[in-house]
Amino acid sequence: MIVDAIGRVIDRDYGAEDVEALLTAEGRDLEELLGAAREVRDRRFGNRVFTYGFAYFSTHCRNDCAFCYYRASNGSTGRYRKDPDEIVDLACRLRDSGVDLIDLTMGEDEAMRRNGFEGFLDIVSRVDEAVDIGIMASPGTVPRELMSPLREAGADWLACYQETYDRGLFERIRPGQSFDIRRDQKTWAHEAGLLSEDGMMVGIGEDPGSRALSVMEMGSLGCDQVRAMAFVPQIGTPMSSRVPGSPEDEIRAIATMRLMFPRRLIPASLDVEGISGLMARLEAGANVVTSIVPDASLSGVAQHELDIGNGNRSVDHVFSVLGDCGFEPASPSEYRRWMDSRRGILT
Ligand code: SAM
Ligand code: MD0
Ligand code: SF4
Repeated sequence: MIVDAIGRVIDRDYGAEDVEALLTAEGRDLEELLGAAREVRDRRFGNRVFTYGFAYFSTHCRNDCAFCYYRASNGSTGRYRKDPDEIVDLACRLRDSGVDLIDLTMGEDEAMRRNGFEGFLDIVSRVDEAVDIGIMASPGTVPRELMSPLREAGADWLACYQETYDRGLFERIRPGQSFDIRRDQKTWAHEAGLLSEDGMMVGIGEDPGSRALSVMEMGSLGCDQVRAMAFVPQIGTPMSSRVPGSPEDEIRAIATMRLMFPRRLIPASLDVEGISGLMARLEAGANVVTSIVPDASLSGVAQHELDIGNGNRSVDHVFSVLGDCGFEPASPSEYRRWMDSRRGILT
């Protein structure tokens, strides 16, 4: 019975089989799951939703992730690297329009990594000087020694998604990369006082058991924000003709994580189904909108263009859709209070 599994998860007295039952719920069971997840979200966060701007400022990358459009060996991408002034300008525009955080994201770009990540640290500190909203660093993997400098430069978060905690599958989708180093990013971030985000992808060849394992591992690492994103096939990659990940599986994962981790942040990403997929994710218990892209010269990750050129991923549009559905964008000061209290748990 799904209600029993839901009850055990809410009471923190559950096993992997309960998580798996939630991750595969169908029909009325799924309705029960979504309803319970919404209730938990509403109790903790009310109708307030945090909003994140996304700045994919360099799409150069040394890695060859099988799922990623910007993998090193895809020659047909039209890569770009924004200069620091443009990034600061974008951060100011995001601040002016009321978002809570800017997510500074790059591929593992050698130009940013050289000399102890000088280029990346410079961008983080320039953005920190210019705006007082939250800053997330999404640079891929970094050495342990870089976590404190990142925090000192002004980063609040380190995001690094494992995609899967199945080692065999990890090695296939992130060839040549270390599973352990990627997992440890989250612990190293915490040691330096950074909050951490982890994520899994659905539809990359995992089964529900492996999905349950991933969700439980993200939980035990203590990640402060946890996400699921459905795989979107990319032209020019070895997975280009694979079946896309199921948005319903992503939604089940969001709801399951909401029940397991009532206090943590869970994104509804615009990067899988665009603005039309926002409500379904919020109705599954998400409480952050990510991948708001205010500028047509920037790319998404899983969806490079979807809803970007037409303004549907702009701050104004996202805020008006939230309002239409009874949600309210939380202010940057509310968001800072959330981060401060969460960091209090770390120290
Ligand atoms: N290069 C850094 C890294 O890999 O950690 C930061 C980039 S981060 C924006 C890349 C994330 O976007 C991946 O970890 C993955 O979760 C998501 N992503 C990339 N390609 C995707 C795809 N084809 N479908 C769904 N999600 C994707
Ligand atoms: C998103 N496209 O939020 C972004 C990205 C990176 N930290 C986040 C996956 O969906
Ligand atoms: Fe590079 Fe990140 Fe894409 Fe992997 S997912 S190829 S590390 S940009």
